[in-house]
Amino acid sequence: MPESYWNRDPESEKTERQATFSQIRTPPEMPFFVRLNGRRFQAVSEELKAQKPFDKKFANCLVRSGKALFQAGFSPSLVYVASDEINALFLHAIPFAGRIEKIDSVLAGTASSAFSLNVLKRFKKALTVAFDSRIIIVTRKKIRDYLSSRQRDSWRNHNNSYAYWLMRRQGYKPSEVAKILRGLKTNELHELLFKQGVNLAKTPAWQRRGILIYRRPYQKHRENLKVTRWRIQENWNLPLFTSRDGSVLIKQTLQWVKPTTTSRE
Ligand SMILES: Nc1nc2c(ncn2[C@@H]2O[C@H](COP(=O)(O)OP(=O)(O)O)[C@@H](O)[C@H]2O)c(=O)[nH]1
Ligand SMILES: [Mg+2]
Repeated sequence: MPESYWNRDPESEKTERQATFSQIRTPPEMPFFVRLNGRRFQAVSEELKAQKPFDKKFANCLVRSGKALFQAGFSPSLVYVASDEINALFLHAIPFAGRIEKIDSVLAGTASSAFSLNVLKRFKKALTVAFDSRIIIVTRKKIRDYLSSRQRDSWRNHNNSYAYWLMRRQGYKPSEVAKILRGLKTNELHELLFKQGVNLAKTPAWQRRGILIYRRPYQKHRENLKVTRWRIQENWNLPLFTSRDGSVLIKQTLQWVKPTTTSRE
């Protein structure tokens, strides 16, 4: 029975009005990123005995969580995954008419349950996990800058993680490693690892630059008709977003966006 037929309960209407923040919305017409970050994922990765510093199965669980946003009926223009972070860009189909509490809670919930299910499948462990969520408002022109800044963060994290685990394996304590790393400049860190046989420029691209997920159109022939369909693609071999190739890829991805303008409830 539709809710509109129900008896009205004044007490419940009052509490509804006390949901003070439920109507706070993102500014109209402004694009934004939803950034989801895995809560205590260092502990999660240890519990799963994930490979250090990077584990493809772990990264796959994050990619599946990013894809789950599309599969749950949202239409992000792209999703960028790096380390334990999922960045979903909303340009056109703004979820929940921009209501922030709804967006943050439902997207984090979707990513968390997808991550847990994929952990169960790939690591054979039943774990509850959580993502926190925040919204970052951008202009169209700043989309690339935002992605580049996340990618730079991913590169820094990549370098530090390789150095950290190398020194830990050599017997240093975590506090000692932290002290050494704080005192090193980037080129010194590269040098140190190079001497130990690790070339930071030659690790798999997804570890250095992250992974991009987007919908890409393709043509399908049905009887005498050509119809456009969209499939979700993963790109594990990204260029630098600051490069020309990176710029072309972002532009292209934004043009491939499936034309849906409805907001999902
Ligand atoms: N072993 C392993 N750990 C990972 C991987 N990806 C992310 N992590 C962990 O996730 C952490 C993410 O950083 P951050 O959000 O700052 O830490 P958190 O507060 O523990 O979630 C990293 O420091 C790693 O410990 C991976 O592929 N393998
Ligand atoms: Mg985290």
